Amino acid sequence: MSEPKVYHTACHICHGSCIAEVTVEDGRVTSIRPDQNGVFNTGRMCPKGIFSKELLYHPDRLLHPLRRTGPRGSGQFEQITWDEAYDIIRDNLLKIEAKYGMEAVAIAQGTGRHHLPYTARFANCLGTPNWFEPGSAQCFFPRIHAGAVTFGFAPAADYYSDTPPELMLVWGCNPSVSGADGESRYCFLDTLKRGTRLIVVDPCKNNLEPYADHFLQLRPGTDDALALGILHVLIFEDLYDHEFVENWCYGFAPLKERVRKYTPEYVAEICGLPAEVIIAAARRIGTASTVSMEWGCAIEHTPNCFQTVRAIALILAITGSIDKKGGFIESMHVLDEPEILEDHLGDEKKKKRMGEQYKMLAGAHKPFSSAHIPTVFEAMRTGKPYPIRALMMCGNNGLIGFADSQKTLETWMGLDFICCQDQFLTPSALMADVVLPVCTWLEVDSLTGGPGGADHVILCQRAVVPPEGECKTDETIFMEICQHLGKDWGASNLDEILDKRLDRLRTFPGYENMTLETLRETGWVAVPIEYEQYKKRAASGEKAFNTPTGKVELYSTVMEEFGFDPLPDYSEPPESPLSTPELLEKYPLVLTTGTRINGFFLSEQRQVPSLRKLNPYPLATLHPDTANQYGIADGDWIFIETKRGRITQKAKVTDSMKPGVVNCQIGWWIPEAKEKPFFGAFEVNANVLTTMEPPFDPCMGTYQLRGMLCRVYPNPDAKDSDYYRPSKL
Ligand SMILES: Nc1nc2c(c(=O)[nH]1)N[C@H]1C(S)=C(S)[C@@H](COP(=O)(O)OP(=O)(O)OC[C@H]3O[C@@H](n4cnc5c(=O)[nH]c(N)nc54)[C@H](O)[C@@H]3O)O[C@H]1N2
Ligand SMILES: Nc1nc2c(c(=O)[nH]1)N[C@H]1C(S)=C(S)[C@@H](COP(=O)(O)OP(=O)(O)OC[C@H]3O[C@@H](n4cnc5c(=O)[nH]c(N)nc54)[C@H](O)[C@@H]3O)O[C@H]1N2
Ligand code: SF4
Ligand SMILES: [Mo]
Repeated sequence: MSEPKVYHTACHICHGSCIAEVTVEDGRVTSIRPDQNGVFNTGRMCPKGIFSKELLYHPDRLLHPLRRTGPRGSGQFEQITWDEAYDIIRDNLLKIEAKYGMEAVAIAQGTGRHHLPYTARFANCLGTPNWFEPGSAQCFFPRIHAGAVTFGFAPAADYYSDTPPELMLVWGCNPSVSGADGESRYCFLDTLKRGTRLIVVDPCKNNLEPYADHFLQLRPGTDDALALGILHVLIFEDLYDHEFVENWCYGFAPLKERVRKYTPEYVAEICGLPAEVIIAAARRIGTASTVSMEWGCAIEHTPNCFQTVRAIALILAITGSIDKKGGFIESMHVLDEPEILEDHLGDEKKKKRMGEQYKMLAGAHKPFSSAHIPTVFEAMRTGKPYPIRALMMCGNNGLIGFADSQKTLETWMGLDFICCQDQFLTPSALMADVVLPVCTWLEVDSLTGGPGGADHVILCQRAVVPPEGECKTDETIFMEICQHLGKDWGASNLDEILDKRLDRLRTFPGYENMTLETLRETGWVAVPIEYEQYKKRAASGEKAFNTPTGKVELYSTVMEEFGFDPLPDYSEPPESPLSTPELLEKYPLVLTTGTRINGFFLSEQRQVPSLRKLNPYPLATLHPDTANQYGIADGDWIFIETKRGRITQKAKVTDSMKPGVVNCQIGWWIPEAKEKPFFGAFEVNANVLTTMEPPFDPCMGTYQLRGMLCRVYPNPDAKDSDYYRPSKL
């Protein structure tokens, strides 16, 4: 028996990084507790982190490489060695490279995890421009790039000064649950305790209502119209910050002209909101001393996503909230990104990236561009514009997460080769020829910059136990596949890459000698935030903002150069009550999907007993009036149907929901239903209902995941036991 050892490490199941105190005895994790001194979480963690032992030691965890022995999707696999797995991968990829070029290999990665930059690096080293993640066009990146073209950086909420924001817009997100996109939820919860008031834009009244001065329950998919309406009131009631607009912004006059027609009355009709509420919310925004914002992926799930995000960003711009204490601040970028080795790919290959016309996603000019999923899938089906024959998935359960699951399934059926790196045999892994077992957060060394874009902290995640079974880290797998294929990975070990990422930290006073080892002991390090960085740049003769005009671009010259509309505008989602009224008779309700669940991360953890107990069933939320109209009571199993298909979920009837709207949870499959095809995914997964059809967002290529049309009706045959069979470990 060895002495128990306690490690301080960052949980990275979600995008946040709570510092945990992990006890290890005899090589096994025996307890996971929040670190009382954790930089942001200070003694708090969510159930996903707390119950991670059940994930780490789960009996269904993949522990060995597998080779498929039956038809795709059948679940028939045999155990093989790593060498055999690498040989199969090498033989298939080299065969495809010889026949079509390496660009015929697509690399799919899931939401931004520790391995995100390494996936891009892997694609570049392999020689394919066609890597992507389901979020690239649908999550976070639209906000990052809209920030870049408007401000020259991606702004984030400021919780860190002595001045908490007086007012925060919480727009299409719920940071108290999702800790949306890199933000530690605890910063948000703490600012509420310090008195920050909210304006929430969400079709469903949630737990934030007590903190909200105004709760704008709009029709899903109309956020662009609402933002333009708020801009209208701010400008035409003279509630904007003249000093900031005159000195630091470009293009106010054309913006004013653009928003002239978006009167509160006009917008109210579109959004399904009273005009007075829009006016009152805008006046509150225009008169607050400091305004900050948390914005979420709900605003990125329509084909007008880029303009929607821009319109919302401009509210913060003209209220002068940019980079001021308690406002919407510039990142400190204390942690360098790992190199993704784009030079390994070369310019010719870059130009071949699928969906290159969506410049804000895939443009050759972009440092971190990724391929357009619908274009890649089209190429898989048709061979046009050129064939894509293989799919390498890493941390991505695409059969669940991509739009239109049925079409995704059909598309993948025809591929020559599929490889999947995951912790569990997911519905997507069932499609793979080779499945590779990977580590959990307790078995991985990594660094995260945080929180959320303010990026003044480095959080250190460390392997506190050796990998279970024959699991490997994603980074190791990428490196070893490259070695097997004779491709240059550009580093001989991970520490070399991690250490290089500390170079920027070492430029801060007091951190000149920081080493990886020291950081591993301390768990995290924070540098002071500098506010109004643009003023310092201007004073030293540099561009104040890193945009072509050196100003905050209300009118975007970058977008103009690409041939996109330089000013934000409203456009109805392609399927909606206004765009497709002919569908209304059959599909009279508006569907939205998403709404993160505290106990699950996307499609994960349905097999973790303590977490599943908290949320046993997939839920569809609807208003009592809507439920009554269709003969539905709370707790009934119902069908939710769109013109693409139907799923079943359990009705959650609550007057918090906007009448006429149905909100389906995402990420569902039933891991314990091993007898069902794809673990029942096609019965319960919301993306059976969504579409990957054009039109796409012209800038980002985004497809529609929210605001489409549906109908609901009871499912009398479904039983609770069809969708949840409790298990103990
Ligand atoms: N309808 C609808 N669809 C959506 C959304 C929505 O709101 N509505 N949201 C979209 C968004 S924002 C996103 S980001 C995507 C997310 O889509 P994905 O990122 O594909 O999310 P998951 O389905 O959870 O798949 C992640 C997989 O990674 C595995 N995994 C976990 N950790 C690791 C690891 O360290 N390494 C490896 N190799 N595997 C790991 C998990 O077991 C899981 O199977 O879904 C999108 N899809
Ligand atoms: N616990 C947990 N945390 C997570 C995740 C998870 O699965 N679980 N997923 C992670 C990922 S990948 C992401 S992208 C983030 C996403 O997290 P968020 O950005 O917070 O997004 P959602 O939770 O999907 O939706 C937030 C709110 O948008 C509302 N909404 C729905 N449709 C619309 C609409 O059309 N307009 C507006 N304004 N609001 C709408 C919903 O009612 C919901 O309250 O969370 C991350 N964090
Ligand atoms: S909030 Fe995120 S980082 Fe914190 S414990 Fe939960 S899953 Fe882990
Ligand atoms: Mo996401």
